[in-house]
Amino acid sequence: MPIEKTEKIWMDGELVPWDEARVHVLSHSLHYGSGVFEGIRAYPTASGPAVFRLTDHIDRLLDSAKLIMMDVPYSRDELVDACRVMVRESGLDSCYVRPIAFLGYGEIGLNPLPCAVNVSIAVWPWGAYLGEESLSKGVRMKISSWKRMDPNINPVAAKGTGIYINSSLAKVEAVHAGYDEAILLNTQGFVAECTGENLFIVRKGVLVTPPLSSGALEGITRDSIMTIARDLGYEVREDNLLRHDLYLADEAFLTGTAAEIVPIRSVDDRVIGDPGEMTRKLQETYFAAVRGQVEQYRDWCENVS
Ligand code: PY5
Repeated sequence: MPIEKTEKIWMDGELVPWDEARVHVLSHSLHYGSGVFEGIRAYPTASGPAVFRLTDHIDRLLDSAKLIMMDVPYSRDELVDACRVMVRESGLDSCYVRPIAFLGYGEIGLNPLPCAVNVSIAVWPWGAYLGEESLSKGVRMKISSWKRMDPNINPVAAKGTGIYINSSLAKVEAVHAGYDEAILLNTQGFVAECTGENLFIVRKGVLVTPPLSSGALEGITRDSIMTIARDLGYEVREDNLLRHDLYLADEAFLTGTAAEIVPIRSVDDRVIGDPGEMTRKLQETYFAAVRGQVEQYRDWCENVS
């Protein structure tokens, strides 16, 4: 899906025309993957476009930077405000927001500490990441032969650009084999997550997701779904899962900002089937919540005006 251009991109405090938002080929992050980023969505609400859990995303961006010892030269409030400006300026009522902090031009040695830190924020309209039909029909998953990066190899709690080579390898393997998306196990053999999404299963009426110690990213959609599920009265557990738990699941789905809430139809050709009742209920409540239609989650929708 090609990126749909919008007018401007925020670059280090300036609004630059889309086509002029360039970086030097000797930027440190291009060579060594030393950047951190976020994926955020804005949705239409009764009081105009609102960015879903914007402050939580910016907090995670700053945490990612801390993990790789990058000093971001903007405060939390400045970054939150810059994202709000970008959504407002775009005139879009729903869009994807992609802030990235990266090491720019000036040093090319491996020590990142002397490098200049640049920040940009782009917004554009982005439909369903795994395809329009994914939300209603579900996706076919393959367990990858690539393991989720170990936390002592890379800080997996960071949304670090370089870490995503792991996700891309798994994604390409799955797509080449004719599947929609991959599931990564960790080096101990437990289920961690998908390439850009967390994973949930339902077994005997209980909602289960791998703990963060599995190496899964602390997804903001994951947290929203766990909160919604508990509020709806479902039992929610964080437990290690083995691959056979996926094969025997009554229901399964994945969660992420880009993908949203996507039912899983099968794992390694073991059929789970049409989206189940709990999946549909959680999906429906989530989509109402992001649009500001559920009173108790109204705070999650951060207005841009
Ligand atoms: N796990 C990984 C590895 C992710 O990259 C993401 C988000 C998630 C889980 C879900 O986190 P959250 O619910 O906070 O979004 N992935 C990005 C996204 O914007 C990039 C996807 C292309 O969804």
